[in-house]
Amino acid sequence: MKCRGCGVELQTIDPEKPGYIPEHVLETEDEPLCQRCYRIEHYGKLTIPIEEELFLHKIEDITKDFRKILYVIDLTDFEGTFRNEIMDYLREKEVFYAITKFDLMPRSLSSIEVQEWLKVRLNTDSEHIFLTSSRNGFGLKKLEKFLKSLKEDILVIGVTNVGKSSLISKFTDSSPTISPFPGTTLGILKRKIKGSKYYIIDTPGILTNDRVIDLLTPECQAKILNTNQLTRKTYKLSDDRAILIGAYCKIELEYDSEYLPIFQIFAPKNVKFHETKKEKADELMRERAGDLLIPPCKKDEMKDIEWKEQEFNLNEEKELVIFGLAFINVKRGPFKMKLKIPKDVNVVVRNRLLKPQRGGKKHES
Ligand SMILES: Nc1nc2c(ncn2[C@@H]2O[C@H](COP(=O)(O)OP(=O)(O)OP(=O)(O)O)[C@@H](O)[C@H]2O)c(=O)[nH]1
Ligand SMILES: [Mg+2]
Ligand SMILES: [Zn+2]
Repeated sequence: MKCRGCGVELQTIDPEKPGYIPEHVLETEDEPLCQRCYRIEHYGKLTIPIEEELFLHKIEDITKDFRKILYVIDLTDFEGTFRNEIMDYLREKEVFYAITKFDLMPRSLSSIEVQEWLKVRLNTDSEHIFLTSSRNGFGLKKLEKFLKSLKEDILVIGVTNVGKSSLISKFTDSSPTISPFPGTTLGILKRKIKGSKYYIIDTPGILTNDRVIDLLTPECQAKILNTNQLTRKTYKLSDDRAILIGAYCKIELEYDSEYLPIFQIFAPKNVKFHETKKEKADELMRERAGDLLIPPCKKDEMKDIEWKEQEFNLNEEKELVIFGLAFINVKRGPFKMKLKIPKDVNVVVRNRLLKPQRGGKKHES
């Protein structure tokens, strides 16, 4: 028998292992919830963290019985959650995309702009792309109608915490466990789509290891996870200054122009930025991690990190994306951005999602 919240096979033997449920509870419940889910739901506490090697290699096995796949991607960490290694497993499938957490993006960003950007980025027609928010209901009716029209079961996959279970709960009469902890769903949960005889299937989130968020404890990940609109901060930075994003990223600039570069950093609300003199930056990263600079959430959570330095040429057409942490939109360039960042964290430059004149002071475009 499976837990109705996370899909894991239930067991009454080992409280330290996933799926544990006390025997007397198992006997009395029709749709039992494992102890881990119970504690997540009632106390917001994670008692059993997931085991590392759980998921990517399992995709092939999980997807083999399905032709139609709904790949769920978090718009606030698009590059971090739209992943080639997942797409590799989906070549033979018909793939649809649910892009979640639209509510967290700046309000000035219209859904039409995002749709246009997504079409290029995903290289597919707009009929395959569904921009949504489980928080405010955006796009859910359209996706529901589409799911019903398929007349076939559909499998939902995606990186942890992108909002797979939240979406599925909207289209079914089920209450899966939903939480900001990574790896909430542990097994396969088959649920009937409301008003249809076909199923939508929830799966465990795929773990990644190249996002800043992957370096944090589950509790800190939950704290950092976007809940409110992304914070936006505008910087006009000279070349003797540095910006720190938490204690995980240092930004410095090089430029030839007589004007100072201007850029905006977007990050989850609980991430703290700090501007300082270049010479002081490294010391601050070491000394003030966990209080002035978050993440990490606590000082001693910063493990021995190997760092790398990377340089990127940016202009107003581009955005710099630091996987699982932030993205940076250029308002006045060009300039060279120099980053110090953990070696395992991926950073890429993408075509901008936000127009440079958006928000704050308007520039002539
Ligand atoms: N603001 C906002 N938050 C969302 C949205 N969708 C999901 N969340 C939140 O994101 C967190 C993760 O949601 P889940 O539905 O548990 O994500 P999941 O993909 O099933 O995660 P795993 O089971 O760990 O793989 C929860 O805290 C949700 O409340 C959304 O559209 N907007
Ligand atoms: Mg889930
Ligand atoms: Zn459970």
